[in-house]
Amino acid sequence: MAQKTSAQQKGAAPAGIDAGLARALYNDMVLIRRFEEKAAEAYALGKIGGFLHLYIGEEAVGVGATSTLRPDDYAISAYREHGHCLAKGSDPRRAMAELFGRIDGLCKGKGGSMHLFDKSVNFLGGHAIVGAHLPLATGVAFGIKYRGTDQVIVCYFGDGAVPEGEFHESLNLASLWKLPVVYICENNRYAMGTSLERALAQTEIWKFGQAYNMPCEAVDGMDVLAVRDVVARAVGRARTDKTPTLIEARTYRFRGHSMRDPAGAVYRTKDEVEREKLRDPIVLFRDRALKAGWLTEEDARKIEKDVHDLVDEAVAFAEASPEPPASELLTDIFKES
Ligand SMILES: Cc1ncc(C[n+]2csc(CCOP(=O)(O)OP(=O)(O)O)c2C)c(N)n1
Ligand SMILES: [Mg+2]
Repeated sequence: MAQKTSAQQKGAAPAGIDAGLARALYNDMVLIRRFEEKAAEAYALGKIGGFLHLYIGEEAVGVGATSTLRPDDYAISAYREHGHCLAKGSDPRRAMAELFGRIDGLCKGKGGSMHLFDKSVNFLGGHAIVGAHLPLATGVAFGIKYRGTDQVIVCYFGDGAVPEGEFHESLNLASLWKLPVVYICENNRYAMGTSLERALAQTEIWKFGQAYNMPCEAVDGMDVLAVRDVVARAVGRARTDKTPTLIEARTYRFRGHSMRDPAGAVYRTKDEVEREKLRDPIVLFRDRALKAGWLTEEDARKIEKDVHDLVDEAVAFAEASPEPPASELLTDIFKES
């Protein structure tokens, strides 16, 4: 039986934190980190093809945000989405098999790293065209309102999507039509090698929410509890009165843009990267949880060991899974509704 991550199910009470929630948040962040470290190794060995964009350093955003959601809420993301998908509850073995391009992958090995999709946990992808999924999220939110349910959708995107038209069109319509969507910009300060300052006339991204008349704020994206608080408020508004929100989570990717830019060393200084690594969200939360007594050293070690075992199992599962047969080439291309 696949072990599902559990912070999501622990959602609901943003104010209180107990040992169970701390364990779930820590577990999910460590799972994402370890999953990607192993994926990077597999990529270097030629076992994963195509592109691979690592979320390492940004785990607190996806985990903090997902911890406020119900399982029937939706999440959608760009191509740096392994973390969002795992946090939403996808089976790490099937996610790893997808990276390996194998038939037991979440998309039968036909999507790969940038196109994870898992209907069973309402994770709607995995989109490689910068900005293109913001209108999709807006449309899903419209669908929720149209059907009259109280679900919400959380939409993650990078700072690189902000200068795109889709960002502005989406925020405008979501505000005008009052749609239950939470836009979370993961501002890691670079879009490939282009720094924020070279791409945006307004670098305080949260302020764009003011222009579209919706609640908006910035949050420290390296602090999982701060993210959880801000997103919980936004999800509450979206659920109760369909108010959309724009959140700017300030974060940093510790690796390069993709495996083809392993360190991101051309456009950022070593000092900058080393300084940011001191704010590793996993280390910060571990320390805080130990000091607060939410976790013991033994609890933390046990989580780390269990996660390592689970990810090893995921890699073995992916390796053992066959490649999709040629007969799969023309399936899943178009589905009549
Ligand atoms: C419309 C479009 N233009 C250009 C690209 C090439 N491209 C891929 S990733 C990327 C940078 C996006 O950066 P950001 O949104 O900040 O996300 P991050 O990689 O930092 O998570 C670009 C320009 C693309 N995929 N789609
Ligand atoms: Mg970026």
